[in-house]
Amino acid sequence: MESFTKGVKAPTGQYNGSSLHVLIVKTRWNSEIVDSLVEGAINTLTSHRVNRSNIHIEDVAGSYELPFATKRILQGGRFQVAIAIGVLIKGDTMHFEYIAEAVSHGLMSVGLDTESGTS
Ligand code: RBF
Repeated sequence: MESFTKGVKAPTGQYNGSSLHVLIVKTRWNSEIVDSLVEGAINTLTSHRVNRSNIHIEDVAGSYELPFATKRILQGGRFQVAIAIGVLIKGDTMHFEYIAEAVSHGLMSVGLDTESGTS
């Protein structure tokens, strides 16, 4: 009988990213985890034929800064793809809730406001 495992499953398709210029914006907060995620992103991109030399990495202080930095860099028109990477850890304050909400909306706006083909 076929079994089904609930959870995240990576897509199995093969893509050709050889023409893409990719921007990764990452945080300095929680760098140990973030840097592993960046490494994973680079490995996945290169496994889909993105040239390592076409992957550009910029860093920001924390997740709060991701939407602004991503938007500003995309406005330069050099990249067709942007990946924002940050990790929020729940602590004793409300920062997790505030930052997660703001950053999710901020990054969605960056995507919706960014003209395809020009950035
Ligand atoms: N930034 C993160 O990327 N992840 C966090 O878990 C995180 N936690 C924070 C907790 C507190 C109490 C504060 C003040 C900031 C935190 N930040 C975190 C940094 C935040 O995203 C931003 O860089 C700073 O608030 C400066 O705008």
